[in-house]
Amino acid sequence: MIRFDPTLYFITDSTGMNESEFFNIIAEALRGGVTLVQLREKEKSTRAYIDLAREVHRLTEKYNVPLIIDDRVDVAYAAEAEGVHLGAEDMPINTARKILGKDKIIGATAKTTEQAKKAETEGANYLGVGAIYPTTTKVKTVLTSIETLSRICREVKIPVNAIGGLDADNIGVLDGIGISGVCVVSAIMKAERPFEAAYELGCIAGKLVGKRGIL
Ligand code: TZP
Ligand code: MG
Repeated sequence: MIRFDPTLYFITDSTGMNESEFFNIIAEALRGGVTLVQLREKEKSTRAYIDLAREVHRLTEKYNVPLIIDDRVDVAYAAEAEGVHLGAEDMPINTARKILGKDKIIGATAKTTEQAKKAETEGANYLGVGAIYPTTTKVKTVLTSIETLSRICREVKIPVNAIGGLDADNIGVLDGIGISGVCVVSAIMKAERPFEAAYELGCIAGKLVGKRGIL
């Protein structure tokens, strides 16, 4: 079974890219040491999303890194991905659990402590909390304070990842909060050298995680 490690969670964005550029960045990110990959597509047809997910899955499997599909339980199931990430407008977590079974990874977005606790109770395996900083990635989101992130880390037992506007220069501020990892899109996707970017982020993120409850 593939090991779940949320330390450096790379979320893709294929906007404005051809397929070969897109796959090249994912391969470089994997080579650079990302520990988890999420395929995040908002415009694709079901068929195109499944086809892409199957192809990306072949790549992530080579590196023994789990693949998470954003929003779509059907696509995760069809591509035999390791999991799905669900937001407030997606399928309820307990319904997704019934479909995918106990071994799949189900992640949830939480912006408040209440949402975080509810997702944990419903059976989520990890949380994505943010946006911590303003983001240039196309997303409907509001900012979540570091105080809220910190409170969520204290109040749930499942891993909590920070997301939103994070890069090698600013993730240091999350030290001591108790996060289990960082989620990044642009910091790798838009990097001039995705391999180096992933490697550097992995080194920094590795030092931030596993310090639950220090602050
Ligand atoms: N959810 C909250 S912020 C965000 C998502 C999907 C986008 C993060 O992208 P970036 O480029 O790492 O700021
Ligand atoms: Mg979603």
